[in-house]
Order: sequence, then C-alpha cells, then structure tokens
Amino acid sequence: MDRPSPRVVVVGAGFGGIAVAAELLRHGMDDVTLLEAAPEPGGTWHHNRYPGAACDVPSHLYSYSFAQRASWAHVFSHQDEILRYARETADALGITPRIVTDTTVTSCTWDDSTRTWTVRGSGREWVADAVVLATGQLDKPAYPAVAGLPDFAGRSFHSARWDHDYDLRGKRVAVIGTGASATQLVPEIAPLVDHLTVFQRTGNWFLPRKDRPMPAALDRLLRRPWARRAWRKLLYHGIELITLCVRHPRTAGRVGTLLSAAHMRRQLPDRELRRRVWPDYPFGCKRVLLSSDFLPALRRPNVELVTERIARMTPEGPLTEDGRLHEVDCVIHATGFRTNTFMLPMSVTGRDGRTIEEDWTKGPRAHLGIMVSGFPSLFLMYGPNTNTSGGSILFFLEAQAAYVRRALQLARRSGAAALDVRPEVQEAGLDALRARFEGTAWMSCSSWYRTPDGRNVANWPGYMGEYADRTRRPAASEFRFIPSR
Ligand code: N01
Repeated sequence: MDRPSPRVVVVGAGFGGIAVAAELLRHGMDDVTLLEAAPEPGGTWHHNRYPGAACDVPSHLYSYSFAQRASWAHVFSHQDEILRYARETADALGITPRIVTDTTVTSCTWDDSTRTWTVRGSGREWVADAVVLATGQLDKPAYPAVAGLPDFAGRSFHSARWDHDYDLRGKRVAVIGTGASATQLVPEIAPLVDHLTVFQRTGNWFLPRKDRPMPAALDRLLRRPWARRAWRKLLYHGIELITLCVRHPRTAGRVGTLLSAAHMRRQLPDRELRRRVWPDYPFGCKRVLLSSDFLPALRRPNVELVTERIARMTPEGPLTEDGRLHEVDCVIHATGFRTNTFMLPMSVTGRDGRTIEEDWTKGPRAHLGIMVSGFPSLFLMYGPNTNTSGGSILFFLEAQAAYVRRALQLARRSGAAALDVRPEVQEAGLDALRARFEGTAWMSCSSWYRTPDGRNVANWPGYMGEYADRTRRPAASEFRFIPSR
C-alpha cells in the first residue's frame, strides 16, 4: 500500500461499524467509508423499536470504553437512549460524515490483479484496500416455520420491524415466541390489549432484571471517571459469572440453576403455570433471560400462555395441534433472527473466485471470528463464534476493531498490499475452539447458536478476557502477505 492510509470500506454502521471506524480514525487511518442500509447509524437499535426494547447488559458496560458517558438515565438503557448514544458517538468521533446511508451492499469482490476489493450496492461502487463486514449476527428477521403463515387475514409483523401505526389497544393479540424480545415486549403490551395469547415452544431460565431509573446517588458517584472505571470492572466480572455457569454446568451451573429457580418460583406461585413455563434443558444452554416482569405478566387475567404447538396459521389466527383455533386481530412474530448466515446473501468473492458461501457450506467459520482464509484484508465484526451468552458484545467489538487496525498496520509495515490468514492457522484455531465447547451447557440443547448438525457457530466458548488475549497481537506468522503489484 503506497497510500498514506489504506482505503477501508466498512459495511454497516451499527455498534460494530462505529467501533472499527473509531479505532481506525484514532490511529490515523482516515480513509474510511461506512455503507449503511438504514437511513441512520445504530444497527440493531435502529431496527428493534418494539415496546420495552432495552438492553439487558447494564448501560455502563454496554458502552464503548473510549466513549464513556457521564450519566445514563436507566441502569439498563432503553432503545431510544442507546440509539441516541450511537448517533452521538458517531458525531463526536467524526464518523457521521463518512456514513453513506440507505445503501445496501450486495457484493464485495477481490481483484487479484489490482489487490483491491470492489464493493457494490444501491447502484454505486467503491474500491477499497480492506473491507470490514459489520453486518451483525441478528439483522434478518426470522418468521416461524408454520404452514399457511400468509393466510392470516389480520395484521401481523415481526418484533424487529414493529408496526407503530397499528394501535394494539383493545385488540386480541398473539405473540409467537418467548425469547429475549418477547420477554421485553409482552409486559409492555399486556395492559393495553383486550386479550394476549403467548405461544411458547420452549421454556426459559430467568434471572431478575429490574428496569429502574439510575439511582440518584449512584448517578452522582458514577459521574467521576475513577468510579465509572471501577463500576465497569465490577459489572464486567459480575457478568462473566454467567459464562462460568455455562462453562461448568455441574458446579457453577447448579448455583445458576438454583438462583434462577428461586426467582421463577417467587414470580409464579401457580404450580400449573410454573410447570408449563419450566425449561427442559440445563441452565445456560439457551440465552438466560433477564426479566422481572415477563413471568408476572403471564399471570394477568387477559393473558394466556399456550404451549401446544401451532399446527398452522388460518385467516382467523393460529390453530394449535389440539385442534383449538386462537382467533386474534394481530399476530406478532417474536421469533428471532436468521442467524448463522451472517452477511449472506451478500455475495463475497475472494481469491481464485471462491465465494464465502462456498466456503461456508458446512457452516460459518472464521479465524477468531474475524478473518476467513482466502479473503485477503476482509474482516468481520461480530463474526462466527463471537457472540456472548453473558458478556457485553461491545467488549468483543472493541477487541475486533483493535485486531483489524493492528492487522492493517502489520500489512503496511511489511510493505504488503493485503494479508490473508493462513489456512492451517485458521483450522488449528477452529479445532481448539470446538474442543472448548465440550462439556459446556451450550451443547445440551438446540438453540440459534447451533447449526443443524450441532456445531455452535455463534458463541465464543470462553470468557471475555480470553477473547481479548487471543486477539490482542495478530502475529506476522499467522498470515500470508500479498505483495503489491
Ligand atoms: O429471538 P430468539 P429474540 N412457535 O431466537 C420461538 C438478542 N436480543 O428476538 O426456543 C412458537 O431468542 C423460539 O422458540 P424455541 C439476544 O442475543 C438481545 O427473542 O426455538 N415459538 C423462541 O422462543 C437474543 O438471544 C436483547 O423453541 C417459536 C423465539 O421464537 C437474540 O437477540 C433483547 C416458533 C425466538 O427467540 C434473539 O432474541 C432482545 C414457533 N413456530 C434480543 N418459532 C438485549 O437485551 C420460533 N419460536 C441485548
């Protein structure tokens, strides 16, 4: 690269895109363009605006270390405050003018003759020395695999594409799914609607999460930087305990189970309801849900929990396998996302015309979740095996951003046009990763973390600190350097 700064195109201006742009700009790499499909930055916090949308990681940890806020309104921030924080951070760090909004990238193609990437989308084209795909794991809404879904004659929408023009007041509403999104939205809409039917396929483990404004005394204390640093540390170590439980289901996991069971028993005095809600898999296999108001909402007289499977959708509403028709005005799909596809169906073509889709026929895989061998100077943010069951995803994003920056510096110092992770390095890393899942709770049920053949391709199998250690120093020996032409 003989330019003062590599030309970097970042696809996505959510928390991942902002993290990497901030890191590059801070280190003097200022030829950065972010391409964003939405009309504004914010990613998942732009799209997920359902009532009650909030973060279940405390605000002081769900924020960048380099853009700490003196004050947050809530202990667990609401969607609007997090989105505002994303916008303000992008503004403050000079990222906003580099974002091209309303631009959906459809292809990234490596050209070996010029050693550059061509990124195409929305009728335009960008040439780059490096590409960072920061499109996330949870951006494509998934709908339930239920026959006749389009036959429903009423209103229906997905939790991640909330229809704010539809007034739920006085309506008969069905919510399909009981994951993290449903857990947040059900308590909000239950008091508004005439009747709410919640369709649960699998029960969940819950831990308490009280949504409350930041206590004034704590807020005053945390306005001091030293106190904020200490608080973040405390939260960081506290939250790692969830990973400890997942990693050690027979020891720490038992403690997690006991705490969760006590919370659930307290919230569900009715034995029959409790029996139907109770999960049938070990604590931590699926995401542990943090909520203190979902289970009480199920006890409301206008709320019914249905655990019979939905046989098919009819024009009037879901028909369950027991032959019961649940007539409703509105169906809300709180059924999560098409995970495990990451940036696909975007077409990404690397060396020798190989596509990521071909490379991933047996499931997504990447070195440290960041680089894929055969795709030089292409980086992923929140890529395969970098999700966390307990920690803050922002911690992972910052580690990835630093890795991208260091890798680009390494290429520059070596006088190379690009760098490609060696296949044997990638394979050895993936073998170690797979081994680290053995004996953990993640492997004891099916979840969105796993492929149909059972591999966990979403989560990092260890602690946040381990990920930071593994990504801290990309070594020259891990790469093939591609000389300039
Ligand atoms: O989606 P999910 P989500 N009939 O996939 C059910 C993040 N997040 O949007 O468990 C009935 O967890 C499905 O049932 P089952 C977080 O990482 C973060 O809630 O597969 N039900 C499940 O209950 C989270 O993990 C925050 O048996 C059907 C639900 O739909 C991720 O996003 C907040 C069904 C889908 O749950 C996804 O959460 C919200 C059917 N036919 C989300 N098909 C924070 O606070 C599917 N289901 C940071």
